[in-house]
Amino acid sequence: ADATNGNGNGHSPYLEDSRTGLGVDTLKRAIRNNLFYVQGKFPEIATRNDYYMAIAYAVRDRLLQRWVASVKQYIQEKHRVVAYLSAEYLLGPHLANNLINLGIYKETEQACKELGLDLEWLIEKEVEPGLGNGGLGRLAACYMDSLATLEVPAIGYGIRYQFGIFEQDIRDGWQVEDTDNWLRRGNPWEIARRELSYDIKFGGYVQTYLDRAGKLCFNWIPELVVKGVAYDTPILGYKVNTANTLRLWKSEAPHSFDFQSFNAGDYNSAVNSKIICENISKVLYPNDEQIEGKRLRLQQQYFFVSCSLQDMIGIHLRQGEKIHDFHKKFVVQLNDTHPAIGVAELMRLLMDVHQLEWEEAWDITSKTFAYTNHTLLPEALETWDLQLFGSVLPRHLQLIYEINRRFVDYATIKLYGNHQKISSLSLIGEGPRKYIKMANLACLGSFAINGVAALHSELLKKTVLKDWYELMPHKFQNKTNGVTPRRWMVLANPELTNLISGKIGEGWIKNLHELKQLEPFADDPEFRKEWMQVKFNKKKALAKRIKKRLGVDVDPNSMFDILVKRIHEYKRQHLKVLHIITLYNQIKKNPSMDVVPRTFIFAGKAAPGYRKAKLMIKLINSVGEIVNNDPDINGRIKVVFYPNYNVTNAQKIYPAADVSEQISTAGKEASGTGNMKLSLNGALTVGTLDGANVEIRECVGEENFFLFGLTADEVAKVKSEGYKPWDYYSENPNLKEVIDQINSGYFSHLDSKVFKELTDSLLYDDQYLLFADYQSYIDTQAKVEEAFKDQDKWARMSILNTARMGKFSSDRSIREYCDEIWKVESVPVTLD
Ligand code: GL4
Repeated sequence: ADATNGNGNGHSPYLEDSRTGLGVDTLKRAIRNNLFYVQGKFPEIATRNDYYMAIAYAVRDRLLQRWVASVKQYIQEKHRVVAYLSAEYLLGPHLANNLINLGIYKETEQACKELGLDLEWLIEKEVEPGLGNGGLGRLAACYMDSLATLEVPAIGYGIRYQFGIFEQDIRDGWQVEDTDNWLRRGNPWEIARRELSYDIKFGGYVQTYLDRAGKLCFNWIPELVVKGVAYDTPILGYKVNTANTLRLWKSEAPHSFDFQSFNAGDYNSAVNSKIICENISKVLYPNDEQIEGKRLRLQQQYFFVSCSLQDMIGIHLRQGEKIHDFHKKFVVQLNDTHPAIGVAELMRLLMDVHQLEWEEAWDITSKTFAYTNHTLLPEALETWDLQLFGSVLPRHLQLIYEINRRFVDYATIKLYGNHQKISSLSLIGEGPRKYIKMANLACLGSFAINGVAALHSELLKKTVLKDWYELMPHKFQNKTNGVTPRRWMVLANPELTNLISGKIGEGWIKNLHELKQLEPFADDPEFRKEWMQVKFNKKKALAKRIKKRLGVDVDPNSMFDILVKRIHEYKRQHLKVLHIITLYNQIKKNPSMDVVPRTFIFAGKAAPGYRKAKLMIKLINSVGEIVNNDPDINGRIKVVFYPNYNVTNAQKIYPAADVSEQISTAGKEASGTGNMKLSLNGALTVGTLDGANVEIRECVGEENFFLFGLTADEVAKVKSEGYKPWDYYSENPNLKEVIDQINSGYFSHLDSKVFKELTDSLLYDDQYLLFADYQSYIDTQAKVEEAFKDQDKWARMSILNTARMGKFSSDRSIREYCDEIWKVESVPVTLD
């Protein structure tokens, strides 16, 4: 008999559930069967990947029942459905998440154990689908989780990139990129729907003709036709029967691709056209908040949007409904402007394919879309060169001209005489070259427009979308971002999850506001001890990974000070470096001084073409090399750059954080979501009043948050008064010393040129006001150090941070979208 199960029957401690197949014995049988029937292997020769696949398929089978039931019910009952359109989904690994949402993590662990396998070791085998750059793509993934958990009928639409975000390696301190071949071992989580495909046209020209009734008609004769094939991934909610669909489109050559060339013996040109078709969904553009005005990118956007809208119309009509009611069936959320071409495409489908008149087509279109803006950075505002646009989408160019003509007529009356405003609102920009403004198309074509944090939504109305706000104030809303507590707590930090649930039960996992009940335990010394013990264990685990990956020893007793996110000047990783060097200099001058030992951990990818961001990575590593090996420092401060920041690595880093660095220039970070994940895991934030930091501070209390720096208003004021970074440099001896040191080659083997581009841009421009915020940042860091010395007080603050994070669940965000924008309701799914 198995002595460990404690239920006395010598059998599995978990109830067999023959209906859902969730018991330990059925799981064991399923894993063994899959190893044999799916992988064609037996234990003696099975590899780690074989076992991973066997388990993945066993879990997938258990998802399928819920998935089929969800689809069935949605079809029969004709509910209103949310269609989330996003060019990016940064999902992270599926297996552990699905085990948690199915509620069978423990059972599967036990089943594995009885088969002589270590589940955690197999989970680590999964290659994550990195189909996104950063916050925007991860938000889409959190929202898919919450939609399913809240039992809301929803479809996520996107692109099945063959290569996701590049893998980052660090060589000699520099970032090097490698392709992300995430599909190389197959993908057990998707089902290819070969039968579900659409033809997508590109290029060519538009014929106009009069039909028999004398109506003007348009016939788009394309130069290229590409087939979009659906690949579906089930997205299961937490402990509910709802499993929604993430439908990603893969581009292929149509069946009859270039048959003529082929027959004519021109094999090369036949193969060429196949390659051109497949290129469209080949690779994710690795830029975050930076547009790349490439033809292929526009093709990607149109490709997935057209497939998705055709799919929605198909679903709608197959249910026996009328095209006229399309907007009652679907609400389409535009995740930034990347899918904004959907506005013109729905017009085309309604008019050219379904024969509606302009007025009705526009009425339906403008009741269908809602638009989320995710950034205020001007370099991220999407525009397309008009010529390029017209050569890819000639029919859409016509439609946009006509949409614009009607709009400008309206605006001319509304804004009588204000030509500047009218031209800023126009969908078409004038200049040496004309261009299409996608944000304007999104604003005009949507019934709701939202920002992603309170401050961001206010700034939108005052800056980039000011004219739109003044013309259409009723469209504007705020929806503060959130993160899913399932992945970011239950999965990433099971130890803290257990500690919390031991005190307040498990209700918080679905209703994060219940974390509030933890507050009284902040006064319980025993609880504080346990809390800090969990943190220490997570730090030890991360230290072990750092040692293994980088060969650097870090002390888990030191303060883990963490700055992880995409590398960007506005996020100011280099401000953190200025702090580290300042601290280093203090210790060098007074080696016996009493400092709190700290480990600075950085991680994040730089866009491959973003030179200064790559230089920032080199600077971090160069400073690390000196600091980590200086005997005067004697290990009291360490600098680590953890390579290849992705969802998998983030799950290991957040739980180990003592300090969360959220130090963007105020007014630049739309929201941030890493800030939420870190605070939820008990880290204290050092931050500016930017993005969602503002709301986090309101919730956790200003006494539990380390604030520094200028406000967004002050930033605008300083800039308008003619900011001179040189003055700060010359007047602050510590700052001067740090910059001079970098410039002298102190951190670069005496090569004084390496970082010149970076230091020059700070001294002579400093767009992001590092120098203006430097002293405030240094002073605040001294307060952090003082606070950390009192570990008991720190524990209190840490507990209160977690306890007060209820607002930042993506469940709350999605509830608000459902109630205030989408007008959709929950539909509990029943299993038959
Ligand atoms: C971003 C914002 O930069 C980030 O602050 C926000 O949290 C995220 C999700 O709303 O969207 N916008 C772009 S572009 N990339 C992002 O990560």
